[in-house]
Amino acid sequence: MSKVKTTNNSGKRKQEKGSALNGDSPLAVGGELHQIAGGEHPALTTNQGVALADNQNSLRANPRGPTLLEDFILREKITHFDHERIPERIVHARATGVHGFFELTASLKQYTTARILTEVGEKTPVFTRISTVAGGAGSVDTPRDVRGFAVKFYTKEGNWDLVGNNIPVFFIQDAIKFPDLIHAVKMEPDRGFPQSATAHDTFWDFISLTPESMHMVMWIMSDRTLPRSLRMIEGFGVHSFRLINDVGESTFVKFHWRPKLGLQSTVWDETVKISGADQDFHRRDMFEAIAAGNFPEWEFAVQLFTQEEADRFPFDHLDATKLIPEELVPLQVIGRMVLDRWPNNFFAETEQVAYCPSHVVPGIDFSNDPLLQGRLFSYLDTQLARLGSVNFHQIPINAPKCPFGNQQRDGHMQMAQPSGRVSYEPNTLSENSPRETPVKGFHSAAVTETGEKGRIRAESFADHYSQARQFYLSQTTYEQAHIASALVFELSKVGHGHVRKAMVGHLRHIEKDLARRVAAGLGFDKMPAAPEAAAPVQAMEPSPALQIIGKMKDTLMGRAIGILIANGSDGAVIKTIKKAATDAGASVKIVAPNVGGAKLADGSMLAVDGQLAGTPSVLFDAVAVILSSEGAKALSTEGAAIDFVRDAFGHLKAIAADKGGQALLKIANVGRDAGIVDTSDKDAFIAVAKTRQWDREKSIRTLA
Ligand code: HDD
Repeated sequence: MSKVKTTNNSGKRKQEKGSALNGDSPLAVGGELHQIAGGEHPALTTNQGVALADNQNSLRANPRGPTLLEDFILREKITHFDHERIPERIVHARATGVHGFFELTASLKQYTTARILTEVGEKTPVFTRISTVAGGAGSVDTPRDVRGFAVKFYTKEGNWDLVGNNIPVFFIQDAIKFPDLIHAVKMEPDRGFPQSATAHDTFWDFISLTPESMHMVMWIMSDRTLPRSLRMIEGFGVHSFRLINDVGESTFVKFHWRPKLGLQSTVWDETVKISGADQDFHRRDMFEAIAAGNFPEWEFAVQLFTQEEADRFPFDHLDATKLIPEELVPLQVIGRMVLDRWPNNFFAETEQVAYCPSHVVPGIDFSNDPLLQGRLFSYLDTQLARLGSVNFHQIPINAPKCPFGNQQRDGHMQMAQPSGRVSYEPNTLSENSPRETPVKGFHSAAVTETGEKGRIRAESFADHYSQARQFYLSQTTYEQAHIASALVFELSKVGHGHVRKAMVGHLRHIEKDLARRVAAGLGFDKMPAAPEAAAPVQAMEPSPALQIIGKMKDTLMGRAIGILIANGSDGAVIKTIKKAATDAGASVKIVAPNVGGAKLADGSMLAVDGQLAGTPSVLFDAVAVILSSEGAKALSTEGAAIDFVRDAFGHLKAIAADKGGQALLKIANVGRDAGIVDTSDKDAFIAVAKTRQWDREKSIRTLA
């Protein structure tokens, strides 16, 4: 039987261009690459370095016979493949990771010895991983969920991991409740769903029995959990930490990240549709921004306060369900973080990166927050289970970029080859082995602990409603309405009536009108009883810094504009709108019924970026509709075109339309308001495109 040619792999591959994205490299691990004589490619080898003559066919006893056990090439390849997956993170499995740098702009020398916080102008490499919490690694980017915000600083004094969220408070006060919280929020164990959603019985059952979670509930029901882009979220270290200076004095600190592009979220209906249109919406957005050189940036800010100041706060700062309002302790901006390089390899970096809140550097220490104290144990433990070895710190993404060494030895996957006979300290036999550094080394804060040992929750942790109320009252009327609608949506997915009632009972302590709206939305004819509050609800000044709308920036930087066209559209109008949007900092995509392009009025062909059905308006911040009258007619029976304009309107976006565009709007029954402008006034379009049309909302959605 003659041999059949099974592949042609002699074709040249183009190296990808792009400053921030890395080109292909054949092997990430060191070692010599075998060049095929006279060829351009390195030789394909086994893991033992044996060059392969044939990677298309396994070894058979005869051309149509059984495969032979002897085929070590097949066995090595399949075995490696079978072991490719490692256990995914129990939480925060789905994520986007990016390299970048941190630069200090103001020194905290007075408060800390940590170089990263004292050397102004010094750039420290970072790897930042932004995640959802509940969904698995393959889940969508856009459920209603908290976003993890974890930053690994590769400082000259060791790695510092600031493992925070995009919300400054947490559900629970004590780490011992974390497994219960996560079991309640994850898919229900008997049925295996829902994947990555809080809208189900077990979550709300647990929450309704956990009054300390009420403040966090207000945050997760707000649009904070529906970010427009990962580049437009805040980050918080959540807990109080300590800074320690050169004379051993300690100051409490809270850490904050503030996005340069401003805060921005989507509305719920938009989020739901984005999840279908692009499951990788946030990851793709970040990838495209980095590829285009639009590097996202965050300010790094601190809130500093002393023990005496903390003693005067009307809450306990060691309780992670409380935040310190900016109005009480102002934020001081001390640095910036820029993310500017996409990883070479998702698994090697984003998957294998291991963050631990216990990774701090000299000059930074922990507070007694019981949630933080539990986390100091949990993360190291999880990395051992997940990465399979005590040597996970040797994986390149986890290895410090400063010199490091000790007498720890051996273990699974040991990559280092320490020489010499000494593997202990102190010793007299080796001059070069690592020793203690009494002055520069890590010192814990000299804190005196007194009091009774026991499983006791401090009384200062008893107030569960005051800050929840403060958060709600600090919102704009639109944001309050979104919180109420979110609660109605979520609780409507809860089958057990007693859980729905219990939740509304809690809301009565937070704000009467909120409780009334949610009770009405759930169809209650009688207001459920409020549970007894463990502490009286205090009146706290509203804090506008807690809004999203108040923190949106009037800009098109980092935003996206979609232009819907069809055959016969006017090229000059398209060009004008595109230029105006790009000049204002937006990225622009042309959307048309056919991916092959559109034939414009002047007969020329225009390339398109997205086909209509696959590129709905939910993927943009504002849209333009530029059509000939024939084009409008052709699209009038296209559901995707009708949805394009209806959704843009319903999601409070600006719409620019020429005559044909207006015709489509009319067919789609889209009303007119200040957010709908003529394409002839490009400046008016850019002005309205920079924001959402909040006033429109009351005409399309029940907000009461
Ligand atoms: Fe956690 C991962 C943030 C409480 C136990 N957590 C994880 C990640 C983030 C946070 C951002 C993903 C890190 C990455 O990208 O790899 N977690 C928080 C915040 C909390 C918090 C802001 C409260 C303020 N976590 C918390 C508690 C416990 C854990 C109380 C356990 C007692 N968290 C874990 C974990 C994870 C984790 C199970 C899963 C994967 C990992 O650690 O590396 O150990």
